[in-house]
Amino acid sequence: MTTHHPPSTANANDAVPSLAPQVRGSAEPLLCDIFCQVIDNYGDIGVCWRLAADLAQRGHSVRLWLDDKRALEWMAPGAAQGDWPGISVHDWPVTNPADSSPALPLADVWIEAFGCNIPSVWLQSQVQAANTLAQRPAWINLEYLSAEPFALRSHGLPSPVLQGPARGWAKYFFYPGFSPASGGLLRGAIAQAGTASWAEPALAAFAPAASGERTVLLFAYANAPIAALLQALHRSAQAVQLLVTAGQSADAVRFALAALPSTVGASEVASPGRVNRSTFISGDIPRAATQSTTAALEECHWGPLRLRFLPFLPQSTFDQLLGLCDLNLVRGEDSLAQAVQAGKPCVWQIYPQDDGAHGPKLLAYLEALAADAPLRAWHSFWNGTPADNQAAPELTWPWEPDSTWPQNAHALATRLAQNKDLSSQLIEWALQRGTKTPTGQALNPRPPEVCGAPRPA
Ligand code: TRH
Repeated sequence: MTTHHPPSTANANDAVPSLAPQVRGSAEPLLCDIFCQVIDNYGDIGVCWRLAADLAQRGHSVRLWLDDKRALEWMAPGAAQGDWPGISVHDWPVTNPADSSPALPLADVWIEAFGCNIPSVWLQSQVQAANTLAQRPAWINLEYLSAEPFALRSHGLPSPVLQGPARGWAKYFFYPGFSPASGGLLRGAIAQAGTASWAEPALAAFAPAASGERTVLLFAYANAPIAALLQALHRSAQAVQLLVTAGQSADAVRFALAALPSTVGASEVASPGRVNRSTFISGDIPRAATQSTTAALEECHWGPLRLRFLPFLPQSTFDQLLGLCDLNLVRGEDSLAQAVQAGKPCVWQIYPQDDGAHGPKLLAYLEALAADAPLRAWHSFWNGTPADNQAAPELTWPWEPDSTWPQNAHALATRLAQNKDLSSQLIEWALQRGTKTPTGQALNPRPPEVCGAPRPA
């Protein structure tokens, strides 16, 4: 399990630093190395892939270094095979890059995702190259999305490198966030395009029935109160299709269906295949695709509730679904960031941490949104751990006639769209603080404490 903590180098009393503009040449193509170690689940690789794709779309070149590529097979089909212009996917660099043929050029930007460290053999050779060329890559430690005050305080702070080949250099903390003073949010397919349509070929198979059926997307951890959700949906008079994402969510739904007490009509459910506890997994190891995206969806009905089990989807299709569903139940930071920008009602299940650090983080998010009472009730229900089959509280649904949820969600997305997005900020910062002029000439490296010092408020 990963931990999300403020960096120890951040000084709580520092003024909010600015990584903001003073752009010298945003059209300058950069070569970026993104380093990603997959711990569990899909968030690490999901963020790194999203960033890589966005940078490449803007004309930059990206080398994505991964210790586990399996999830990329469905998240970005063809990526590992080099089918995405501007992006090359590499194995985690544990050998000397000078041995590779052709020799790899020094990048302009190094991005270490979520506290991973560039392997020393790689670092050694790249520092040597940097010294020879008198160029120093802009070095970023990309952190987890958080609305907590420490994230804003820490955004842009330097972290001096105290040992190893890059001793005396500095990395800089980059914190995504919801506020204009943060590092911003990555904009995925729906945030960029603004809209999607069920008529699109990639989405048509997931479209609701014409009879006014509503759609809820379920992307959850196994500890979510799934049985209570199913019962609440079953109780509501509204026809709903529940799109269950592949992996942990699907396993948890199957388990909840199997555990329904007979008094609530387990026998009424046309079963999609039951699981028992021994086959029930508690974590999502990145998996290769197990089902084609064009195969018929496995489906079952329970009263007005239609459950449909999705295959693992390409990330852009996943994003588009967020823009089309009436309610998105998302988990982890990356799907949350895309869900809020999609402008549709959403509920966040936060990644649970052993030390309880997720509690304040969830509250900070709700504060940042100025969440109203019904939204807070939803989050406390969805992030609690009720026993199997415990009844859900009276939940409000976004399709209820007097619900303000859809308009609040839309207003939030409009507000967020005014902030500068993460990739733009990152590139501007790299150009401003890094080694390249707009015309691509190398600058002399500046001492890290000068080029990264936070500006006075
Ligand atoms: O998978 P996650 O729970 O990731 C988590 C969190 O990021 C957490 O903070 C981190 O510590 C832990 O991983 C290791 O949820 P998240 O962040 O939303 O990432 C899911 C990614 O998977 C996102 O990019 C969307 C993508 N995805 C698809 O592309 N297709 C799919 O079918 C599904 C279900 C997800």
